[in-house]
Order: sequence, then structure tokens, then C-alpha cells
Amino acid sequence: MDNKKFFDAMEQDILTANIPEQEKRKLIKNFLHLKKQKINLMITGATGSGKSSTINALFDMEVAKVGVGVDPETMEIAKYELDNLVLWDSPGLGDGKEADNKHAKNIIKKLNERDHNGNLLIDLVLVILDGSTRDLGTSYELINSVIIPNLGEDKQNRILVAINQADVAMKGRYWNYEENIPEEPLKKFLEEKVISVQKRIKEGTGIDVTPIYYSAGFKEEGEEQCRPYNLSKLLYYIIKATPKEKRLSFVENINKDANMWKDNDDLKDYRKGILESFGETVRDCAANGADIGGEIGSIFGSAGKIAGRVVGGVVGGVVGAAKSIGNLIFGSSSYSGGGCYITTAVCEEDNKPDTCYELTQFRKFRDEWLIFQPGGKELIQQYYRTAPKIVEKINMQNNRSEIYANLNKEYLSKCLKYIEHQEYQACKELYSDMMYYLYEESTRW
Ligand SMILES: Nc1nc2c(ncn2[C@@H]2O[C@H](COP(=O)(O)OP(=O)(O)OP(=O)(O)O)[C@@H](O)[C@H]2O)c(=O)[nH]1
Ligand SMILES: [Mg+2]
Repeated sequence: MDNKKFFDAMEQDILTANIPEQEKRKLIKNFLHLKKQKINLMITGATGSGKSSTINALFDMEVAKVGVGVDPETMEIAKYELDNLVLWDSPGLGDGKEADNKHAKNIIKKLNERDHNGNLLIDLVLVILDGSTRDLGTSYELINSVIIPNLGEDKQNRILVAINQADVAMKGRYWNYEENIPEEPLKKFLEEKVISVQKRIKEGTGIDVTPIYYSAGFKEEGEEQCRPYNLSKLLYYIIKATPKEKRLSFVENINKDANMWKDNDDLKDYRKGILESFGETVRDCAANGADIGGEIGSIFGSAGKIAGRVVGGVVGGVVGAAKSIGNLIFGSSSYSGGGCYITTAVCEEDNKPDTCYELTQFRKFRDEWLIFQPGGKELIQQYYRTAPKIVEKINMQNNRSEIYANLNKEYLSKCLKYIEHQEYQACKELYSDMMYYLYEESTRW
């Protein structure tokens, strides 16, 4: 499968959309721009740190056009071209003085290379550290003396540091093999490692990076495949650090094996974050400047479905859920008026009138605060696309009263308190959490 499928669907969606010609032209123009975007990701780190394992875990390597190509000028840096996603697998330091000098030179040259528009070619550098080794000296050397000084102006946003092999960081001790997660002592050990790496980089360069730890998973001869840990987290950080207009280049290349994405530290819902990042690109880049309001969801119906199917592995969906996932990314139906669907439904369940205190407060929050916040309008539009369907689904459940009571208890009453205390941001966050929770639930109903 190649990237064209997703972009083809997007193009087809625009061409068949029922919108004025003028807006259609704007969408096509934006779309052609997006389709051209390439993301260049450099993956580097000491020999054996797990660069190849990480690439194979994250991406669907079978879509590689011509397998491995070697750039004749740099010799040592392998280039994998997966449609619009270009990976540069580059040896780090630690191979002896002579080899190290050559590697450093190659990396510096690549980091300073410009594309035909005159922009720096490499969008992002992912440095992989081997979490099972005590001696990270060469890795600090690589980060502090080779990479960071050559990252141009936007240093902080062009480097990610990831500590791999979390499972064997304490020689395999305190790794829960059954659940594929670290136990407390190992977690503590890894967290300390994160802090010490962060400190060493800050001291050496003044740059703040927040390393994460993960395990790429691996397969030994004759053994079962070990599942990765925190791979969704790693992908989330990579996508977040990718310029918005380039993010769609990942869509078709993400590993489709759901098992790879399952186990994470769950400090944040990374899978939701990944979906939202794609949605942001479509809303902000594809629809940029076109006056289509809440129509975007209905326009990108089939592209949404394809994206849903492709990222289904990451979000743990099966093919049947593809449509719903797609809907979550792109929205599904059009803007439909000024209701406060969920709150209204909860109030109706309690026999409260449309003019009740709660509804009035929520409407005020929406119309007098939320709409003026960055991204607020989009959030509201997105809400109008998803909420009516969710309410419809809840109403079909036998335990609808229980569902509404629970929503009120866990979310709405707390949101109302926030509004009363003028803690609007907190209200917005909790309300968004509720919407996401409902969306996840509703795919099971
Ligand atoms: N236990 C464990 N082993 C890993 C992990 N990631 C990689 N490995 C193992 O580490 C070894 C090196 O992994 P590679 O992915 O080949 O590392 P690399 O950085 O590409 O190595 P070079 O290309 O030789 O520089 C392999 O035996 C992998 O199976 C991990 O998360 N946990
Ligand atoms: Mg390798």
C-alpha cells in the first residue's frame, strides 16, 4: 500500500464535494501543497542502540520502494524512502576514532544540507541511546558536539532523544515479561536516567530536551517476538515535533500490527494525541483559507475512512472501527446549529428545561469564552460533528439513564464548578476528555 491511496482519496473527496467552485479551488491548492511535502527524519545513535529495530517497529517497512538505498556521497548513511517519509539511518559514535570522525562529518554534512527550496533537509533528528549501558559518554559527545551545534536556529524543536532497551536497562531485572511493562524499581531507574540525560545535554549545550524511554521490542532466533513498550509514545513525540503540514506523510507508513502499539506508560493518551495531530493538519492546512466552516468532516469522508483503517493498528481499532476512527480525525457530519447536545441530553434526562441554569452556563462558556480561544472555534465545530451521533447512540442503550448520570457526575458537574470559579481552561480540558471518552465508548456500543 502506498501513500497515494490516502492522498488519492483526499483528492477525490475534494473533487466530488458539494461546495462552491471557488472554495474547491482553494482546497485543491492546499491539497497539492500537502501532497508534495516530504518529511526527512534522521535516526542516529551508537552501534547496537537499536536504530534498525526502532525503524522496523515504527514503520511498515514493506512499503519501502527499493529497499535500502545508499547515498553515494555519504556512504555510511542508509536512506529508506517510504513515499513522502524519508528515513536517514545514520551510525553514531563509538566505532573507533577514525570511523567516528567520518560518521561525525557525514552527520554534520547531512544536517547542513538544504532542499531545493533552500530549507534545511532534515526536519527532525531522533537520537537513540542504549538504556542498558552505563557508559553514555559517546552519546553525549554525539548529541552535544555533533548534532545540536548543527541544528540551525530551531534547535530545541529539531531533536528528540529516546532511551531504548528499557526492558534490559537493569539487565532484565524488574521487567514484567508477562505484562510487558517495567516494575517500580526499574521505572525509577529509567526516570532517573531520563533526568540525568536531560541534565547532561542542558549543561553541555543549554538546550532543553525531554528524553523518553521505550523498548523497540526484538526477536531473537527461535524466540517469540517481544512487544515494544512506549512505541505509541515515541511516535506521538515524533509526530508532534513534525511540522504540521508534513504530518500526513506518516499516515500510510505506520506499522499496522496492533500488537506493536499496545503497551505504554499511559501518562497521556498518546493514541488520541496521534489522531488529533493528523486532524489538526487537515483542519489547519487542507482547509486553510477556504470558507467551508464545519463542512470539512463531510468533505473528507472517504479519506477519513482510509486514514482510520491505516492508523487502526495504533488506536487499537479493527477494520470495522475504521470509519469511526476516520470520523474522529476528520469529523463526520456537517455543522448543525447551536445546540449543547450532551448537556441538553443530560438535562432532559433530569427533566430540566432548555433554559435551566446548567445549560445557560455552558452556553455562556461556549459563546463568551471558548469561541475566542485559539482553536476554540474549531473545537466547537468538531463538537457539533460528533456530539449528535454520540447522543443518538447513548439513547439506544438500555442503561442510558445510568450513562447520563455517570457523565454528569464525572464530568459535567465538575465542568460547571470550573465555570463557576472562572477556571475556563480546566473546564475546556475536562470537557474535551469527556468527548474523547465518549468517542472511545461509542465505538463499542
Ligand atoms: N532487549 C532488547 N533488545 C533490543 C531492543 N532494541 C534492539 N535490541 C537488540 O539490540 C541489537 C541491536 O539492534 P539494532 O536494531 O540492530 O541496532 P542498530 O542501532 O541498528 O545497530 P547498528 O546498525 O549495528 O548500528 C539487536 O540484537 C536487537 O535485537 C530492545 O528494546 N530491547
Ligand atoms: Mg542498524
